[in-house]
Amino acid sequence: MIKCQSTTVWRSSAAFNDLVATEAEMTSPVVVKNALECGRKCEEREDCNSVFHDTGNNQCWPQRSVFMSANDTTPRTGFRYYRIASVSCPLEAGYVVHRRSGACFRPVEDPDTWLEAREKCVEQNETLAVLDPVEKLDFLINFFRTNPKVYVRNRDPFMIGASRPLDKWNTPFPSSGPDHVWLTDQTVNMEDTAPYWRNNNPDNAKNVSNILALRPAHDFKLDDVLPDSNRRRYVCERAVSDG
Ligand SMILES: [Ca+2]
Repeated sequence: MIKCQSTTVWRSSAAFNDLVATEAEMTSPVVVKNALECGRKCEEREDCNSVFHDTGNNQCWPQRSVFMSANDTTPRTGFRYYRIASVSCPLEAGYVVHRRSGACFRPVEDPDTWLEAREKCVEQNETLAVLDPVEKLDFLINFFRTNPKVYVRNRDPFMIGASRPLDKWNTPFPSSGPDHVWLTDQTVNMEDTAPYWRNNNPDNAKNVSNILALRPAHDFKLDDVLPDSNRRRYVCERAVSDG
């Protein structure tokens, strides 16, 4: 474990020893003195969330994404991988930290309805992921895309903390257009989220697509999906509160 600041704890992911993720960004290495400095280089970059460090020549590769599994890797002798963790967001529990928003996300594979998933997150003192501002949405989509062998093993969408207003479920969109809201009651900003939607969506298919989800079958883009009786995977979120 490397401790840099009171708020940031870097932990080695031992499963990656002498390996590098095939999806890792391996251009422009930074020469450092040690792993501690490699972590600091990451902290200097707003969009850095993990690092690969070559103990042989002390080169450091800050990563935007976070890699969860060593089942999509290439052997690289001397390489070590470090991720951010905290007491409240332990690596072992599958949390992934997004530094810029101070959020940790926990994808849940056990499917539930959206309303049940919302409760299951709350039971863990979490919420279904509220991906607003759009940097959070961008990070989570990128995270899923860079861990294909972990999250694309089935095509089930991941539900998130946004839906049509509950009293508008199973009704057509109003004439003003899509009316999705985050669990914070903030309206989903159609302008900011525009690049992240699946083509021709939201479409409110059959007027019952009440829930927003990220679709593995469509490069993890946003889609409004059938709710109610449909049980799906989901993503919970909590704040990085301690280190
Ligand atoms: Ca749709």
